[in-house]
Amino acid sequence: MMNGAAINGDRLLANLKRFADIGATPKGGVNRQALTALDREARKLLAEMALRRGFTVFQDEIANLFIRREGRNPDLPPLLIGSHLDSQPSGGKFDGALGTLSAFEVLETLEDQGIETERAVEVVAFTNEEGCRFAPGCMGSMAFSAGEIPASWQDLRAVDGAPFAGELAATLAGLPEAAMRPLGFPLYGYLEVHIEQGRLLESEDLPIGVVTGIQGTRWLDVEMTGQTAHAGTTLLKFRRDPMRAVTQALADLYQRIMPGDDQARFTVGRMSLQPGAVNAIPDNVRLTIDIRHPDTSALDAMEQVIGDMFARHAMALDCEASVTRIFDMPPAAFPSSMVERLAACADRLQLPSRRMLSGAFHDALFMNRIAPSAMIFVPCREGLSHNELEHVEPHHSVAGCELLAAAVRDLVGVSQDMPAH
Ligand code: HGY
Ligand code: MN
Ligand code: MN
Repeated sequence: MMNGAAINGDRLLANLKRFADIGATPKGGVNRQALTALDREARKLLAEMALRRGFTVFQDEIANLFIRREGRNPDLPPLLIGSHLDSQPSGGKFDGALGTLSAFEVLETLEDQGIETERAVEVVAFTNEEGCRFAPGCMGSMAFSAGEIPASWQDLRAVDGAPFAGELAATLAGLPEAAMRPLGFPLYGYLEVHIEQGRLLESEDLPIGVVTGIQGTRWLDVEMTGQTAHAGTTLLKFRRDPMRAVTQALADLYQRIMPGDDQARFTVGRMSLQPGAVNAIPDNVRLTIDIRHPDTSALDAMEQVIGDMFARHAMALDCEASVTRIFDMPPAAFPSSMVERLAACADRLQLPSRRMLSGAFHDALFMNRIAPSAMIFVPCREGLSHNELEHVEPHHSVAGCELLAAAVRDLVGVSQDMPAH
């Protein structure tokens, strides 16, 4: 039995397996992208599990899914715990799911053990944390923390062409058992369990990371235009080849950005060429760039270097370049009071831990804008994530969930009525 003092580990691991089957991929990962039928299937399963336990289920207009267990005083702002259920196209079965299902396990354990909390505890599965089908990421937590859905999102289309508005409506309609509630409400705090998605904890053989903050992220949309022409008859001096300009700019940027600063991250994740004919010089190249850094001024400098580099190579080859920022998540620091309480809970559970910064962004970044938030990391094998081979040792999943349960009881626990005989 993988049961800790505070949770039913076997049940958590069984639930992780159930959700891993929704969108399972051949190499053992998941492809359960935001607002797809598979995302709706996972939401439905979680809602059914919640209703079976007597919890109440809600969703808001951006389809954030909430599961509420009442506390002693229903008027007090709830403690929110959770993460996301959507995945990358070739994602792992723990990114997001571990946090959401750990939160649900905590609710089930509170119910099993008849523990009364001073205020309600709610589980949340935020909409579109990943941002890969529809950009930007963290749509659900961003809209929740702002209390509104940006008007510009109504016209968004997915990478696969699907309209955001239509997919959102289908997702909302797919869960009639979830009562609708307004977007955003006062919170006592927010806690999230997540895999580290890096190698630090594994390298130090630690089961727990207490996250102090999240580095900044920006997404850039780059477009380079030139002139399409015949691949066989067009001499070099007559070419206006945007692919040549892009590859030369990228070669310089790969050489300069990450080798020049080991805290900087520079990633080209998606690229498309038009007209896309094997024997025609392209006239349009579009690519995405993801940059990260703990320091905002460093992000500013990186963005400047990138814009200048594409402009320079465009001019040299008689092309035009445009670089547009489509996502900006400034770095965030979690309140030290929450970080210290989490670390103290880990100590009480005799779980070795360390404080650390998150290289990945998370919904907690936006929740931290409206309520004291904190995150618990667990290691994943070789730090691999956004990869179907993502793996978490069962005892690490259990440890992360145990710490979440202990933190919930520390923050809002009141009494443990002995279960009726
Ligand atoms: O991209 C990120 O940092 C997050 O894992 N979606
Ligand atoms: Mn995630
Ligand atoms: Mn992710």
